[in-house]
Amino acid sequence: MVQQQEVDQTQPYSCAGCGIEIQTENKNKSGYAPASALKRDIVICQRCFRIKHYNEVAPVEMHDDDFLRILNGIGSTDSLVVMVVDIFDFHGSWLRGLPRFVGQNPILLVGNKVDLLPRNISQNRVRNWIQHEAKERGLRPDDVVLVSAAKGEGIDELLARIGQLRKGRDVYIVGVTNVGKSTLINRILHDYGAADMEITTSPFPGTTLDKIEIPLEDDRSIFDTPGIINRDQIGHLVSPEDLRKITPRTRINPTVFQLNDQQTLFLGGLARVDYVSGERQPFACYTAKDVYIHRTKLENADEVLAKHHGELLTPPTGAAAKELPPFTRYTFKIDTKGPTDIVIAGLGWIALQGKVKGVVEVHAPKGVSVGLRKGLI
Ligand SMILES: Nc1nc2c(ncn2[C@@H]2O[C@H](COP(=O)(O)OP(=O)(O)OP(=O)(O)O)[C@@H](O)[C@H]2O)c(=O)[nH]1
Ligand SMILES: [Mg+2]
Repeated sequence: MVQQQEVDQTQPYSCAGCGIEIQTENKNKSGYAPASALKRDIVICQRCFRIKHYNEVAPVEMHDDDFLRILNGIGSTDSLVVMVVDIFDFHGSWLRGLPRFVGQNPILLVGNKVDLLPRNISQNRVRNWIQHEAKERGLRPDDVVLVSAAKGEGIDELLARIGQLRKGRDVYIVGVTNVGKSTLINRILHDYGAADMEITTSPFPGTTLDKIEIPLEDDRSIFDTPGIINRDQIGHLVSPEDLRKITPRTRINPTVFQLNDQQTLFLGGLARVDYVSGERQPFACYTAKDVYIHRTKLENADEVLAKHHGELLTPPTGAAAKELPPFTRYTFKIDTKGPTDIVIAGLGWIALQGKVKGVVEVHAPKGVSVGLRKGLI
């Protein structure tokens, strides 16, 4: 499917890793590469070189307007739009306003990072759940596919659906930052052709900086695009060190707490869930395993937080604890008939099963989106 090609000769001075225009003048500006680098078959900028070889933090360069302009341009093309969401952070990684950008073009919705979900979960159920959540947000995709770009799951099915839906058109891969767009394209490149071309990926938001074109066999192309910055994404608030800790790397297995009313759970020092009133219930916490979950009595919670924030209650870790925005409180009157999740975007969710009637208050750093949703699992 992908055309074998070492470098796009029509744009020799775009970085093959992040798409930015290459310049050789100013080391401190984006796109810098030493002049000698231009002699190579595949040209990458210094920033991509450092991310690739030294695993450095990508200094986040925020270009909201430029990124939005790229998305806006898609409406006037004849193409298939593939929107990627991170299934672990569905709320934080939802690209708002997509229908506005894509015009008449078909949309394929891809739930990535499915490798993080518990093994016994039905993929059909997750797909239906994604359809439901998409509809709630005003998006009716032509289809939903689940993949793990990192592990290579679901890629054959994805390519088959892309093949059917694109009907000879270009393909744009879009989404907010850090959902795995570039990892997905690398996976396709690796499995289906130009394995020596590799787009830069990193655990931090804001890696891809401009459109990257990958030619297909039929003179059409797949385009990687820079992620739109969603301010709700917790990755924009916590330190890079803490982002590593709250991002799960392996399947998440819930830690279940039987809570009585007037008990509190701390998700590290990044969120606090108070079970104010209601019957004794299991609270199943789906978070990365480095998020330490601590149970205490609600009456002691303020004191525990003041005393142990950033230490026992970690992440955040040490000095980074002081830089977080102050907590905001959200009150939920819960009266559920079926499974319901309390979502703290980017940090994870707490699943409540069956009928629950009560009051829950969530405290999370200002800016992090918190809400209830239909249970995913
Ligand atoms: N667990 C898991 N992690 C993934 C998967 N795909 C991507 N990631 C990780 O998600 C992070 C972001 O990946 P990128 O491919 O750089 O994301 P992007 O959407 O291109 O990000 P921007 O260029 O910033 O918009 C990296 O740490 C990837 O390793 C996946 O299928 N599973
Ligand atoms: Mg990218």
